[in-house]
Amino acid sequence: MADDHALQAISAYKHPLSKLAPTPNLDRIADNGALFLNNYCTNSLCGPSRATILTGKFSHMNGFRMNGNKFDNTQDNVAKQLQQGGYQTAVIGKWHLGTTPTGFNYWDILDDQGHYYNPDFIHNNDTTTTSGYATDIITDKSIAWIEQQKESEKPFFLMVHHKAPHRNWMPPLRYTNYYDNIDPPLPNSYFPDFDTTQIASQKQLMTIYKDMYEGYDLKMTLKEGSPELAHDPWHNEFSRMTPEQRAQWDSAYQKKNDAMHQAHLTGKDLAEWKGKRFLRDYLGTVKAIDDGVGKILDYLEKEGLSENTIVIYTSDQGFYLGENGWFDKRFMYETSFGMPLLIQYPNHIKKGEKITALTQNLDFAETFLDYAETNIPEDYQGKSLRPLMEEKVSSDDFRDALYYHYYDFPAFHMVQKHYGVRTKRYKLIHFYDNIDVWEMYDLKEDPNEEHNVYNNPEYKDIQEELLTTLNDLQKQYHVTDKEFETAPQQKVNNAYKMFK
Ligand code: SGN
Ligand code: CA
Repeated sequence: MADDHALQAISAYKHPLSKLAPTPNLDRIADNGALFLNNYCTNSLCGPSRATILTGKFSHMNGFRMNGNKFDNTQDNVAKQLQQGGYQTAVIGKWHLGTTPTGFNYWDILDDQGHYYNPDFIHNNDTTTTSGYATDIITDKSIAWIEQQKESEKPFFLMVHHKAPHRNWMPPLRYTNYYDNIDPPLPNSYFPDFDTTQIASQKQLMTIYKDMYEGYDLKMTLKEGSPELAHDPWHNEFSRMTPEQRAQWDSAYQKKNDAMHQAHLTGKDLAEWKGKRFLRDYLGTVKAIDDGVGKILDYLEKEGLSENTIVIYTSDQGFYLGENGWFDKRFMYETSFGMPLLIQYPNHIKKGEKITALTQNLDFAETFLDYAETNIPEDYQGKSLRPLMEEKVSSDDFRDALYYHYYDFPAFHMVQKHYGVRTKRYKLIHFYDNIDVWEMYDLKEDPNEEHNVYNNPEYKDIQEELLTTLNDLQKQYHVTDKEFETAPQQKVNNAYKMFK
């Protein structure tokens, strides 16, 4: 699993951007198995998505609604179930759930969000700074753990959790200039023109050219000839580098930063330059993940393990790569609600299969248990994806509607609280708490969700149906009224307040 990996940046999904920056190793998984085209999350944020994957339950059932919560690690989770089913279990890399992992025979996790360079890992409650680049370290630790399993008779379950390509998008030194010669396309909506009813879109603070920090995020320098970074509020990423790493980094960026200063860009030109700088860095971090995945696939093949190992690639949520001018996630709109999902299991999943069913991270736990042929607890809320991949159920018949709920407001990026429903063709969202705004989209006519049709008389019947479906899903998933009470206002992230 990656952190914030947009499917637009995985070439198996055939987005124009990824044609310029292919991911051949991730594509190997899709070529050897299944590519999910309509996979979504339940709550588009790191901790909540991870908690849902572990527990097979929505945030309101597992109690982890927003980053900063403490995951109740005494509750059941899929790793505990697999252990009971005879598996050796491990998690390596990003965890971000505030309490230590339970149900894992081995864990070696990044401290909080983790760092790209020389990251700290927590293992058995000891914190160790490990030299190198996070993605490469996580890959190597993962292979080393699998290697140890050779001595065991038991099957294994390993969660490889990368930090990349999360903010602040620092590529490894080998890729700091790798994408300089591509011209990454910015989406048509890069300078958006929101519908007047799209209040939450107008109020967010996640616009690349307004809200990114020029130094920390965009690696821009103060002036020509100087390596000194422009606005870098925390100094916590670049200061972790050794002097040698920093020197190599600076020399890679100096020329391009100087060229930017010489061009005296302003307005839209500068905004576009920023978008392209962001995309090149983001893609550089993705390239390292692709290397790591390739290394693991090669290892499994070399050791004769690939036939009998299910390999799954996903991200904790989707991510904006300039759509609406944005970075980050959180919204129930397609780009951030969607998640990549690629699964290979040779001889069991047909090569090159494309699955169009509405699926969700909620389904992962049951899928793991179904394949492991162990007990699936009654209270898990998803559905195993195995019958879909074994062609025992068609994509059309799998599920009619998905439920979503995002709670983290006020907080970083100021995305309003909202919940909603998505059917095969329509979406209904209610933004609530300090506002009361409904949005509805016809995804067939308007895939980019630009025209809110809520209360449009032409859609009157559909609106009624969607409200009923929403109600039914809330009943089915045990959502109570308590879920929508205005929580005591959380503190707005201080770091954010300080620097805006
Ligand atoms: C950090 C980021 C935010 C991001 C959250 C949540 N800021 O706070 O941009 O939305 O994480 O991301 S940063 O400048 O500190 O990187 S999540 O993936 O962990 O949910
Ligand atoms: Ca994330």
